[in-house]
Amino acid sequence: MQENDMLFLGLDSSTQSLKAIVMDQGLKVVYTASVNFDTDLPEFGTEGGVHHGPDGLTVTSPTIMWVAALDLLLKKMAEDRFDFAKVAAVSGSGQQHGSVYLKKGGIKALNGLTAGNSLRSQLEECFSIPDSPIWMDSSTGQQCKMLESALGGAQAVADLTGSRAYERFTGNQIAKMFQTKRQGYEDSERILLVSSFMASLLVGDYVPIDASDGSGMNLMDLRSKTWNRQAIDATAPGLEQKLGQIVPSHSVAGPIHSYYRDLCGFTRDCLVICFSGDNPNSLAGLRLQRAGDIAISLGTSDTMFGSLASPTPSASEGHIFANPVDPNGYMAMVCQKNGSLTRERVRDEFAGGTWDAFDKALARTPAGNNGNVGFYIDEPEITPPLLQTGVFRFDASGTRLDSFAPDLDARAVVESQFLSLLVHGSNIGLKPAGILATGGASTNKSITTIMSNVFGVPVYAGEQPDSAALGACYRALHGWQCNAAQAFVPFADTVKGAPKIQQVATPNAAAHAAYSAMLDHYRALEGSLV
Ligand code: ADP
Ligand code: XUL
Repeated sequence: MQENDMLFLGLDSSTQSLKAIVMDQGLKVVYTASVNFDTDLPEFGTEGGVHHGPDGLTVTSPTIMWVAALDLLLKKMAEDRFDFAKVAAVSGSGQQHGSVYLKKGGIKALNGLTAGNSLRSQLEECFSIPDSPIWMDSSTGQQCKMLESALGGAQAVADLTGSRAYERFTGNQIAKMFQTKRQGYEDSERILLVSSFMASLLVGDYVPIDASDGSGMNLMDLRSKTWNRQAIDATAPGLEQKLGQIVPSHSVAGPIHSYYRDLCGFTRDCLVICFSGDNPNSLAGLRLQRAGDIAISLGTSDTMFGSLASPTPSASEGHIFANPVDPNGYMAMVCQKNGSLTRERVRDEFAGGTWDAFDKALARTPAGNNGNVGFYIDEPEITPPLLQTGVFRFDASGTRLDSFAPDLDARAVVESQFLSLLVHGSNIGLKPAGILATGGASTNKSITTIMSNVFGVPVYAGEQPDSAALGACYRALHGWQCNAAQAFVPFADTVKGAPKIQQVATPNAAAHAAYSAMLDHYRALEGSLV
């Protein structure tokens, strides 16, 4: 491989798709590709990449679908004549919290991958629990209570692990597996996160969990970045052995397995750098380093996050994670489950069915929606914690309404999502001086304009709305550089030449004043529902 001709590959195994971004050493994006689970792999019958259980709380994805997606992605890249031989390092993002259960002998299947057959056909029988619980699941309320009572309460769990017990966090999901699918749990030789699973596919071996995505499990000691004995013991017997180690995010996971060399021409030198969570990698992709640099990601979920020097975890809301590009740093985050899919549903039901028609409905309504506020809770919500699903509409006097006049729903869904991020983000110290917008919906100018007006700050966006995959590219380069130097390289040096982020919205003073004036009204309505 020519030193000046190297490429870095970033994957993003998210809720709805598997994406790839490739950049050169000058940090220029040279190639992108993606596989959509619903449309490219219809045989799995997912909606938005997931299956909903009959209880309305359980949400899973077929683990083998993520493997089939990698088969298909590599096939698409080969058809595009992508030059795999130039890839010096690969890293990736996984949707956070989801868990993968490999049965005894799984490691042999990974080690023994051979290029004659698809990954799917070689790994189909490897899972002790074939459907992975994912971040949208909220069925583990019981297990959360058990963890908090074993560790001394919500604040104690937050102080130790960075977050109080949350339903979607992996430890509580594993506790549920132990309690309800005992045999599956016992048969598991290894339990991985989506991130470490995708990395394991590439290395052909079990790859450790990185400290940043490990923070989303309610199992890791946030400060020492090791498994917390009390939390592990309260979750399930024999768990530590099934989880393997936690390593710094910039660690080399291993060389790419010969399967990929034989199948598509990766070289022996190609390194796999530990994968991490999609939100941590977005922090890297947006190069958030200073306090006050805040991002809002509008993907399947809506998240708001920023980096942080010292953590103060809250028992009521938000999360503190280890920073994926600074072994001594942290990040703070809030997450809303009702993000893009809920906006899509409101678009389809009340706003003409296209983003163009949705934008026109937004244009016909004023900032603040004349005091009309709506909560669109299609899925049990995390922030604010609203388990009861439904649409809750109120007029300016706080009277509950069954429906709104035409156009108001489109504005109400976007405004309440941003007002919630404003209120709950500021509760954990996320007070932006400017916002970097990312994720699928960040390409929509009408939506970023409302964001700018609600927060009263300028909004910026990079060329790539998928900052999780871009962050994985940067982290592939960063891990490669750390390995070459045999020392930690400051991430700021790695991304020095990255393209400038452009301003996409400027706040309008009158619109911001309208939102500031309705904050108390919004808080009171939210309080009446929670
Ligand atoms: P994830 O990575 O979580 O799978 P993405 O960041 O790829 O999700 O975002 C996908 C979402 O982006 C889709 O569900 C869609 O609703 C949303 N989206 C795409 N284009 C637009 C648009 N022009 N306006 C609003 N939302 C959009
Ligand atoms: C974060 C979370 C979601 C997923 C989506 O805590 O649950 O943002 O990471 O991919």
